[in-house]
Amino acid sequence: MKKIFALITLCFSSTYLSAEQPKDWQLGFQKAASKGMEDIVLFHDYMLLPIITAITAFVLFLVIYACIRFRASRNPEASQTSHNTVIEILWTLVPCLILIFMAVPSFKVLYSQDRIPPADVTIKAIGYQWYWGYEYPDENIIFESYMIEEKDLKPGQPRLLAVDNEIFVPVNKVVKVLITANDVLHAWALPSFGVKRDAVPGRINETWFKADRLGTFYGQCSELCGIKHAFMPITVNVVSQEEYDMWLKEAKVKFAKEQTQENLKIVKKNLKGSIN
Ligand SMILES: [Cu+2]
Repeated sequence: MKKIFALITLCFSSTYLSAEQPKDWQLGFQKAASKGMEDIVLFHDYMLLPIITAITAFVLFLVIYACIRFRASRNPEASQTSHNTVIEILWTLVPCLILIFMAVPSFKVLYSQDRIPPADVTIKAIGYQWYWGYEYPDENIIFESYMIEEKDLKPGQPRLLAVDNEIFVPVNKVVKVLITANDVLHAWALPSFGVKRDAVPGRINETWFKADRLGTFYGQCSELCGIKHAFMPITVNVVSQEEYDMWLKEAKVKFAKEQTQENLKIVKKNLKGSIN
């Protein structure tokens, strides 16, 4: 008995210990790392789930009750009742009231996601078939982020989630994410931050998050975008301000916008040469 209890505890605790990425046998959401996601989890756990459970149990009870109480053997002559004003008003009004009751906290969460506070860091995410491109417009940084193939994974890197060039953001700072795409629809989604926005070619969507703890957080493209949709993950490193500044320094050299564009020009030139 003790063993079973320990196993159950382990199952649940392991889900909540370091759930920055999906876990085997996971129940529920990944662990929140922002106020936005905490609000979503609270809304789900204490509002939606109890109401859904109660409604499901009530309907199941009604179905079973009706099957037994109104079975053919007990009612050889079927009742001819077809209207009951009181019950019809009730079964219209009660669901309406439940929906209104749920809408209040729901809109509160929605609006808090929609209102972007003054940003400390701005990142532009561009969806391509099939990888993400990133820009730090204020820092003159631009780079591409590809999934690491299974055979090239280093210890600790999760399969289908690790990328070569990761995003870095400082902890407890407002990060604004501008999201667009270059070819087809994609979606930039990071469960622990409660963030998911469509990446639409020719349009810029925006969202924001404020990560409240250090760590590496994984997300994925969440809009079916073609054959390699499952292979364009997102990795965000939340680091201290000092570490972020250090990364910025390196990245400004490694991913300098002019440098990258210059490299692209050389590649294009070589390509043209090889075609001719
Ligand atoms: Cu995609």
